[in-house]
Amino acid sequence: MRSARRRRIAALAALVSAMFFSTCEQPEGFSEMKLDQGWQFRQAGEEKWYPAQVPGEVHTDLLRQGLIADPFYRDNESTLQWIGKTDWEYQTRFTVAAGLRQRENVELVFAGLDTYADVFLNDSLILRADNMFREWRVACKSLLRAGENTLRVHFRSPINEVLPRMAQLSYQLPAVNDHGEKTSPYTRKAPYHFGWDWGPRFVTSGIWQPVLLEAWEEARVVDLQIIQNQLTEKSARLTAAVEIHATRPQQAEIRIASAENAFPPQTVRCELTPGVQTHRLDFTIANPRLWWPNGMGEQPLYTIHAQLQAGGKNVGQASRRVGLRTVELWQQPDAWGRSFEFVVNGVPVFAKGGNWIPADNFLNRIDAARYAKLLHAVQEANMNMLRVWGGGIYENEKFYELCDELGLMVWQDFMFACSMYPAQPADLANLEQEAIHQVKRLRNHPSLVLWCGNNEVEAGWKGWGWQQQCPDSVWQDYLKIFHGVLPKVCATYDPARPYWPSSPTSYNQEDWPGSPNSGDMHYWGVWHGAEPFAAYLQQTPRFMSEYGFQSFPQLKTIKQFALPEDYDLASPVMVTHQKHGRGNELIRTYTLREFPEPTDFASFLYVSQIVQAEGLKLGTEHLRRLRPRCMGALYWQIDDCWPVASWSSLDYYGRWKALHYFARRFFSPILVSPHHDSTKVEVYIVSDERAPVAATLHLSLIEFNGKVLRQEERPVWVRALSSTNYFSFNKNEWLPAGEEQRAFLLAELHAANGEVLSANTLLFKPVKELRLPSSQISKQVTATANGFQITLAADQFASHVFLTADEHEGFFTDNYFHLVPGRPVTVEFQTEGKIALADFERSLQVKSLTDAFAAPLAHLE
Ligand code: BMA
Repeated sequence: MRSARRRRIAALAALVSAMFFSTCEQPEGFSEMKLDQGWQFRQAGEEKWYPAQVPGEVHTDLLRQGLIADPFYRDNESTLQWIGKTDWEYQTRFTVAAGLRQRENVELVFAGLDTYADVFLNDSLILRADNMFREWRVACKSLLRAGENTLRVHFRSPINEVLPRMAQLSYQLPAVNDHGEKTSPYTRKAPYHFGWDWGPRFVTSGIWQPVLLEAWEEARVVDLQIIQNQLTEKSARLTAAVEIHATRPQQAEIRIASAENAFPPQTVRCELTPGVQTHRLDFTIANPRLWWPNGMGEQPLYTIHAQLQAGGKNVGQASRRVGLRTVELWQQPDAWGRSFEFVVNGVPVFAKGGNWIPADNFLNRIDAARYAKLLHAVQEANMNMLRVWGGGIYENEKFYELCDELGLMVWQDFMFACSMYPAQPADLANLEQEAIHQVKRLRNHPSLVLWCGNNEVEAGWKGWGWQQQCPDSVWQDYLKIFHGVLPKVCATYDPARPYWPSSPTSYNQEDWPGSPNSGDMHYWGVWHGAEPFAAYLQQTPRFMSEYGFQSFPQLKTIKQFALPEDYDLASPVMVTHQKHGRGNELIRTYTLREFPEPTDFASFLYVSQIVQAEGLKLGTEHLRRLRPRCMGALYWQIDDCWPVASWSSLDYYGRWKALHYFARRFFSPILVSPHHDSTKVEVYIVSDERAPVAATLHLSLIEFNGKVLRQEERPVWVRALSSTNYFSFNKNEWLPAGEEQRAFLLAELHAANGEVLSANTLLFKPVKELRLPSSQISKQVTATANGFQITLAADQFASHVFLTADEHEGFFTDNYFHLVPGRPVTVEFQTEGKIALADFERSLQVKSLTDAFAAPLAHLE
């Protein structure tokens, strides 16, 4: 009886909500016209116009018209530098109905102009833009004509623009990754466009975000913020803050509802006054479903809709999709200094993930499908956090929507990296507007957990010799921006979210940025400092927000920008696609420390990925074992902006490098992590689960030929949110002389139902000292609904087994794994294409590590 009543009430509420939503399709007084058609572009001063794409930018327009060669191909980069030093013009014509001029307000909205843009409407200058990260709104009614109108945008070269300003100074602001005239600190434009140590220099210009013509009457909704006041299991007490721009005094009504019918629609009356104002409505969601980071729970989302009614009409509206969760950044004094941990819904979260850079040099190419492919790969690798690094862009809406859906927490840097920045009043005013715009744009996303002022600016000032290069006023400018304007904007517009001035920095300003006692840390002793991978084990950060190692993308990716004659690390083409001065040398040095010399180019690429993956596995498992002392491991870097040798785990085409497969294992919610020193082996189990888990730990010491030397089995009660050593043994007890070269430890953790929660292998010596056999790998391939199933078996231990099918596009569900004799492994090749079984079998190649070297490693015997 009761439940029937409840159902009726729910049905009624759903009906009311549906009616509400059906009436708020489009406000009556509001109209919007997208100006994305009919655009043309030309080099300023030239006669001829060419078709252009908006949103877009000039390099891709030139490419589409066949006016330049592919910027990513071979070493074309160097021949295209003139584009960034050139002024460009864009124009379109659009027709408006006579009625539009009768509307009370007509505005042009530019969601993003890259960067120094003079905008002319019917030849009148209406806007001078100078910041890629701001939105520009211009009242334009008086200039609009009934019928055809012309909109023209003149882009001045971002490089030439600032050279005169720089010439007036007696010092140069450092900009370590700017590969040109070091103009980038003076321009509010994506820093990586000027070059980086993984990216080419393409200084773009263009209308990179949509252009709209908006018309509205007495009022419009400017913004909607959903503020979370209190969250308990029983209720979420929320406030909808509706920002309204009104042009005359008027009685109005604001109504809010949720698409999920999470609370009864509500209405409040208000008095509008001319100008911009914010009205607030409190509401409560009963029995809220909480949003959790990936791996810790679900990601339920609620769509909240606000509608503004005035004069009996619906004049404006806005929707926001939110997730209900609390986020805190705890920095509590403890035995090691001060913690640095994100706490979501009261539960400390070990942050697992990496640093995100823009996924292309040409931003209009990053469409929803590419974001989805990359971010799903991030989620599949058991990550729960991305740091949107400060040398790129504030990403597009779709990025954050996907992070909300996938449970990927976002550490959001403001766009300042590895440079000092000017802070004249005009600079500060400009970046303040940028910060306000971006904070308001992104603050409703549940995935966003932190605002961070910059990347490595404080570290650069204090540690990279910049103090000798610049007057002290440059540091005062730093303080104005990162301890002044930015935290103030955050406190005003998004007070519930933590602000962190720089990555890395320490709790106390006086401390060394990136000290292990507090705050976050970037550790680059491995790689930049050429220290051995084992140096990772000496690090005890509170939160590691950068560490990494380069590798090459696979041959299939290299073939997309290079010809066979370029397949040499010293060739101009390969040198162009390696942006770190010592990059190739460092990869080689690290490789040869632990591996023999790979036989050929393809083997070198493959081994470089193994070196990277094994190195980061060592470092990351260590960081996870350190829990709770260390509460985050974000490696450098997730993705690439072009095909290149870099620190990424996903290459430019979204192909998984060995590291990404490794990451899925080393970030698994429960990790079994055996590690050793010269005398003993310790087997840790790390759990990010919120509840304890009953499991069985299986340890097998196996010779490469398959002979099992020793086995142990232990029931374990894996404590929630912990890292514990569950088993230790002395090497000299388990490993008779010589066995360290001939055997490996297989550690597996089985759940009560037999499911393997985590499996891990420990090799006791560097690869070049191992007596790895050349094993025979048999393969059986069968067709499946969306690809093929491949079962592999090895007669002896086969390490880092690598599958490719270069002629076909697809994804191996596992790769770069070890094959243990007597334990076949089945993986899938998933593809959208139709491939005949025989064709697939022909192209399928299976290699293991010993195939990369001329002589079998067993030659050491
Ligand atoms: C880090 C980053 C980037 C850089 C990377 C590799 O410190 O912040 O500036 O690409 O190092 O050198």
